[in-house]
Amino acid sequence: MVKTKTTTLGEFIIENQAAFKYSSGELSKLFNAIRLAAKVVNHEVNKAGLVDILGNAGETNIQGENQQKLDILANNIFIQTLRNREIVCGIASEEEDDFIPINSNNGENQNKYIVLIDPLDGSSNIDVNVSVGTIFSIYRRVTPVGKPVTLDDFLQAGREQVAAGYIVYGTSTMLVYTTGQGVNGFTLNPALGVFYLSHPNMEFPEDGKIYSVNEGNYAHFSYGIKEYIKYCQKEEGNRPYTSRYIGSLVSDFHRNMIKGGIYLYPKSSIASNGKLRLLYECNPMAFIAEQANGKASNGHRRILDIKPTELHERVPFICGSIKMVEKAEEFIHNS
Ligand code: P6P
Repeated sequence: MVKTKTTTLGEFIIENQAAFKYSSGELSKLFNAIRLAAKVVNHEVNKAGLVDILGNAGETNIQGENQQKLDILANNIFIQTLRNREIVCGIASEEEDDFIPINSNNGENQNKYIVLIDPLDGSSNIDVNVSVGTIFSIYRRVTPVGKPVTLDDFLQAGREQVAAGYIVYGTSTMLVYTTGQGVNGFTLNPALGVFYLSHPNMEFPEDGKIYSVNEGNYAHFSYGIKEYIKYCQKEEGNRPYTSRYIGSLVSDFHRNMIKGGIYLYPKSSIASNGKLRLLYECNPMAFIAEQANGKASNGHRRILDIKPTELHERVPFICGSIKMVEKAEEFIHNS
């Protein structure tokens, strides 16, 4: 078989920046910064078992969760890399209580983009050597260029995103992203420190046989979600489905996009809005899902149409193969 040309992430960004409808030069610089930060975090994640930086840092973040040292490290790496390159005007992170305005040296910041990140999602998996990920979401600011950003710049509906992506630190490290022209996946060659295009035009299969949900919460789910889970388990047609739940959204999402499947983090009697964060987990993953012909809803509404009211607000999240998401919504609507 003739070997196809290998394309690096850098080459891909340049080759496709003309198709990007906004100022492509700045976005290319922004992706280069994310690419660099991803390689540094990948290095730290891969050596975590060797260096005594595991375990809790003794602090808790706004989520009330113990911050693992790698959480803090990944957060600082992404924030410093983005700040040093002077390519964004603001950053929000799961690990930061408030957003961070980025003012350039002379106080004037002409940059147009803001970035929201979950620097290390699934961090409870670190100590047990299970995959974790970084999630990022990029918008154009809505307030006047040159002035400090305000909360309004961050509380935009997900449909306004100009780009979104994730890095999955798994058996191999991959960067998957969209700028609204489909979804492409790049695998890191750690020996060279180069990401190569390995998964062009990624798409969710229309249907699937894998469901991902924390069934430990079953007793607390709504009647509709309980009925949907029983539907997945019933011996009928192409069911029962296979249950796969890694405890890392990026990993479950990535597997479902390749094989077909659905991920659910629904509301429950112990979590009235579920657990996942709208701005830097659900919106970027929903943008990627829709660009890959999948679907993402809160059970009733398209995730990307939800107007945020708070930086760290939670939403119920159902995402994956379009036919599976629609079936789950059917059970919710009929309950
Ligand atoms: P639970 C990780 O903390 C995360 O945000 C997602 O990556 C993951 O899918 C989910 O929470 C796991 O939460 O409550 O099932 O342990």
